[in-house]
Amino acid sequence: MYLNDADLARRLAVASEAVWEAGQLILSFYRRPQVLDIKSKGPQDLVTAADHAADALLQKRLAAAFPDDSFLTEESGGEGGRHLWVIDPIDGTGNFARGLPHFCISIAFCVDGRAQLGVIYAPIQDELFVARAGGGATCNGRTLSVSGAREPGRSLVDAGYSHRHPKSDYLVVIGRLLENGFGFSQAGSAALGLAYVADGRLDGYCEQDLFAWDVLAGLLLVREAGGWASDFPLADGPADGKPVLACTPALAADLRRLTGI
Ligand code: LIP
Repeated sequence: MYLNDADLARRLAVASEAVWEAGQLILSFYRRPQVLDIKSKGPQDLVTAADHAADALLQKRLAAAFPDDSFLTEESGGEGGRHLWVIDPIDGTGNFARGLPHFCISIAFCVDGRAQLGVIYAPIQDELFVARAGGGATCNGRTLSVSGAREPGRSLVDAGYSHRHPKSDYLVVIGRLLENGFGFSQAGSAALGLAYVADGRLDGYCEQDLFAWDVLAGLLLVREAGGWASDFPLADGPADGKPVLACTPALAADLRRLTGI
């Protein structure tokens, strides 16, 4: 089934409403350890009752509006599909579970494996980041643009770390960033870090091993805000981890060399 502009616009509107509703649900759990039911999926990899509740709500709302679409989510899995919602109900769960405000909901809508819509909502900050392929990117209606930074000595890179990848590789990248004058942070949410690159608050985001649900919305935001972003082909296996780099264009050559992405 071919999707026209009106089909995509309706999906963007429904997804934007759904992430706001899921954000209110998530906030009802925030800093309430007695209801969080925190579990560990691995080293530094947590999941809570809020992740599952938001996952179920988002799928319910989107499936009701678009019953023929497919789903791939961090907490429920799923297969591919021509019209595919790729969902991380809470990106930055480690922060959320500890009562730290740096987390978000991330949803991408893909057609034939390419992200056409990206929606990221940060409930604590009440910031809704939206991108449409070829249609630009906004935050609460304000147009986004990457920072335009050109000097490492005035640039900040959020360098995420996944315990699924060797620590030594991460330490090498951090050392190279620092040796070349970059500042770095490790804030704990790939999706929100990518949204901040799109908004010029950060100059780059890199991580060696991320999943489609962590990054597809954020990578589209960066591209639509004039940034450079590594490719993340869904066809290679939607649930396979891949390296990710996104940044303001003038820093791309340096950061690709230093990160190997
Ligand atoms: C997280 C990413 C973060 C990464 C963590 C984890 P989650 O996603 O946003 O960048 O370093 O290992 O993958 O698990 O909170 O959805």
